[in-house]
Amino acid sequence: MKLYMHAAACSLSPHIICRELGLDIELVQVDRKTHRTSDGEDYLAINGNGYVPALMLDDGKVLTEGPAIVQFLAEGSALQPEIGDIKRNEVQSYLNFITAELHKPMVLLFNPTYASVHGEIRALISKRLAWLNDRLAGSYLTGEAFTVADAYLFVCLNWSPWTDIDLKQWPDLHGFMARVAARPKVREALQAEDLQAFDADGVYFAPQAYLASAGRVGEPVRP
Ligand SMILES: N[C@@H](CCC(=O)N[C@@H](CS)C(=O)NCC(=O)O)C(=O)O
Repeated sequence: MKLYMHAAACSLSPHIICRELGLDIELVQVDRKTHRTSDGEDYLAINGNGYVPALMLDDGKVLTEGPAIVQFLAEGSALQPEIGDIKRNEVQSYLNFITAELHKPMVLLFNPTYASVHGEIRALISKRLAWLNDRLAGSYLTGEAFTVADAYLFVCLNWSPWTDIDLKQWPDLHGFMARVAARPKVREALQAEDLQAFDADGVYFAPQAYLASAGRVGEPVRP
């Protein structure tokens, strides 16, 4: 299987799931500007929307949209509860919440076109994060078991420093980040994308090349 990705983007979520499940996956980088892939293909022919992630199966079938990809990958594993278990629906509820209420609004904070409404968008995201922080009772979103929703949340919250969202105001979310970052397979995925912790708590990760280029100044890590 091939996973089309950008470093530190939402494609890191299915990447983490592949590592957690021990799946054999080929990572294929996509150039954001040219849409050429690192193995020489036209990415627009694979996903006409141009964005990552996309998963290409060994038979050539392509699955797009992160929440669908992670559920496909994790079906039948401990990362995705079984049909009939309400926790499965809770995981799906969180995947939808993350994609609609966090991922997409956070993407807008990277886009200067929306600069005039960034304050309002940040305020809305903050309300959602406060709600989430209050619900986090256990180690992970649905309790003590790590699921596909946790990987996705971790990846989106990793963009906090670049969107001027200080996660420390929500201690449970900050603790969640530290817990997920400490998972061996998550660390493996971060390393494979050449991402390095840059904060004292080891909670946020960015490409080494970017960090090396002068103290976080320059092109932000775009989702
Ligand atoms: N609805 C898509 C959104 C994916 C998305 O926003 N991908 C971003 C990276 S996080 C991207 O590839 N952006 C570059 C672009 O839009 O060209 C999903 O959930 O998979």
